[in-house]
Amino acid sequence: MNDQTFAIIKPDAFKNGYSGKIIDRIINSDFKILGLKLIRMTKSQAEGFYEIHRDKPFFSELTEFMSSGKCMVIALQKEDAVSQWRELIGATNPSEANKGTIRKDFATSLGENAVHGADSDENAAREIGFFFSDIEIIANH
Ligand code: IDP
Ligand code: MG
Repeated sequence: MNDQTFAIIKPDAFKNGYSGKIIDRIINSDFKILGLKLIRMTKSQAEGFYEIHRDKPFFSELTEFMSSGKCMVIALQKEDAVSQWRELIGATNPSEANKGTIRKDFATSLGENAVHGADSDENAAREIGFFFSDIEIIANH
């Protein structure tokens, strides 16, 4: 499982018309897309997804934002996928993200930062399982 990760194109990037550009970067960086769909989360679904951040001061703002519009949820495969994807998206705060990263180029602010990336193999597996059933993930690729 350590070759898979989980990504979201967040509502700000989707609304701003950046989904196609972000998917281009995914493909051009040699990730394989194992599953992808367009969703709109309820507030309580967003709270479930971000359960690990429940005690953070930004939890309410984050879950409001993530349920404010459509998102694309994406299961990705590549060798060392979790860290490769985090490198491609850049730092949480776009003003601190490296040049050429997705957050540097497409994010709106610290909270509305264009994309999500799982932070460990365990969380990647949990997050893929949160949104996708087995049959929605390409098995032979
Ligand atoms: P990450 O997405 O880079 O892993 P986390 O610390 O896991 O960053 O935070 C999850 C998400 O919560 C961030 O991507 C961002 O959307 C939001 N967030 C993080 N810190 C803040 C904050 O200080 N204010 C508002 N939103 C925040
Ligand atoms: Mg995180």
